[in-house]
Amino acid sequence: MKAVTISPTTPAVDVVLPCLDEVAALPWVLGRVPAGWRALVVDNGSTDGSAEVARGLGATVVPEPRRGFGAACHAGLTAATADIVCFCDCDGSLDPALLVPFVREVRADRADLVLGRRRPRGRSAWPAHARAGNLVLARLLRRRTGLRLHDLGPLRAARREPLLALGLTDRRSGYPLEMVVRAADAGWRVTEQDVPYLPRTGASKVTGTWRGTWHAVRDMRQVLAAPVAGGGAPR
Ligand SMILES: Nc1nc2c(ncn2[C@@H]2O[C@H](COP(=O)(O)OP(=O)(O)OP(=O)(O)O)[C@@H](O)[C@H]2O)c(=O)[nH]1
Ligand SMILES: [Mg+2]
Repeated sequence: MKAVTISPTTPAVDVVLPCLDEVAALPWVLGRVPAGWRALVVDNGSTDGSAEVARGLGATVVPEPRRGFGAACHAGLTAATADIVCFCDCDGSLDPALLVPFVREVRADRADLVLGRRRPRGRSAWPAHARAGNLVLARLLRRRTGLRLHDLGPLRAARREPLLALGLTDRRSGYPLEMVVRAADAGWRVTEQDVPYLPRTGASKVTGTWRGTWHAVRDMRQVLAAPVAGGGAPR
């Protein structure tokens, strides 16, 4: 039998943590990353010292000067080297430890992409307008892809190489939607698991502001209007 050699520098799992001024949330978030996994904090131009704090807490910091949630997520995916890559917001609203069963599903080849369906804990976790918008979006997503999904949660896990092969182009708020749409078009098995959604730590940037919500809706509409793309075989 052929021996399998695993390089000691390649982590089992990379967790991409897009970060724009999240200094207050970083200690809890990084403390919840499972042992043996690598935290890739993508610093999206923070001015509050997030990069230094993340580095001090043992994370690998990936600088991405180009603003945008998608730009940050994609920089993390590009920097990752592990076979499996996870994504988690860096604002304390989602617990990275919950990714363990997600990774199990991908490893066991029961799913190609696992998404966290957010179940809000406390009223401030998910404002009513954002929840309503998400419901509409989920319905459009089901119609567009045929997948029985209820949320486009940012907590997710998939294999790195097929993810890169999806050729995602959105670099703003449409990135999470584009990932699911392209995965569906490529025939991936996309599943979801319930996860608690906690009130974020620090000031809201998107959901809590009209400007942020408007930009998110605009980016997502563009993704849904795009023609069906090829590529990105699940394995
Ligand atoms: N909004 C936004 N978030 C970014 C950006 N770059 C990185 N992030 C990080 O992406 C994650 C998700 O962004 P959030 O601001 O929490 O967006 P949200 O969860 O939709 O809305 P709020 O939590 O209400 O602000 C956070 O960890 C941010 O710090 C960016 O350019 N814009
Ligand atoms: Mg948030």
